[in-house]
Amino acid sequence: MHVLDIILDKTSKNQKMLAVLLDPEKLSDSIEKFDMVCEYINQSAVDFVFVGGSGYNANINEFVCRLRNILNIPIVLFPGDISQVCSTADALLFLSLMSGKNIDLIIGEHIKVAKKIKESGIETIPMGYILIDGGRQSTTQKVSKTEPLSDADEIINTAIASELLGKKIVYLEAGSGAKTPVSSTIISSVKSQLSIPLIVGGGIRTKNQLQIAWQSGADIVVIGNFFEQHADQIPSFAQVKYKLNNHE
Ligand code: 1GP
Repeated sequence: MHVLDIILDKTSKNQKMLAVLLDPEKLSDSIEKFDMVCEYINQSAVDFVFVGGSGYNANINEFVCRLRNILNIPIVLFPGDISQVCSTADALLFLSLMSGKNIDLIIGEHIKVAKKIKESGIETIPMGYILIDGGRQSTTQKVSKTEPLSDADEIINTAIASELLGKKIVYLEAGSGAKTPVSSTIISSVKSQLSIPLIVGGGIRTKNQLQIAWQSGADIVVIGNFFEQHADQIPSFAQVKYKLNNHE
């Protein structure tokens, strides 16, 4: 089953999903840490592993293959740049940074890698990526040289425009390690205007924040930083989803 079909199916049933974001750069140099994180993911009701980082990565294929040998859930590329595109993952989030005025990240880098993607046959999911003010300057902000959005109407309208332009998913991003995650008000207002799935991430480090994001309307919540430091927490965070999905 295609990754987008899984997401659409679960979204239609209001089944919440959890994605763990793994940055190859931070995991590649310690086999013990890599194995431990994978072990915790395998023990938990995690739906997807997203793979991505903020910089050049020549060994993305190798990293995805190592994950594939251990994990039995879909591995989805969430590339920080075109060096992080490879054919061994299950799907690629092909993102356009809709919140910023950097043309290369709206339609530019995509052209450079389009043929490679097409020929690889990887499932490609067009995604509107919206950077939101998370209380501190994020790597995405620095690397993309764009400003995050903070005005609610602008965020909502950017999400609607993303859907109208044919994106299959919208991602509200507060930035990795954000001080404040995307607010419940923004999540619910955006969700109420969309008929496509909504991903939310950035700065989530408590079960309460995770639950609020889901209850406000996020279909998938992405956690990276916190699980990098506290992989042992993955099972108990995933348990929050289990309770929500089963109306406990
Ligand atoms: C970053 O939204 C993701 O792109 C996850 O953010 O690392 O802060 O969990 P964190």
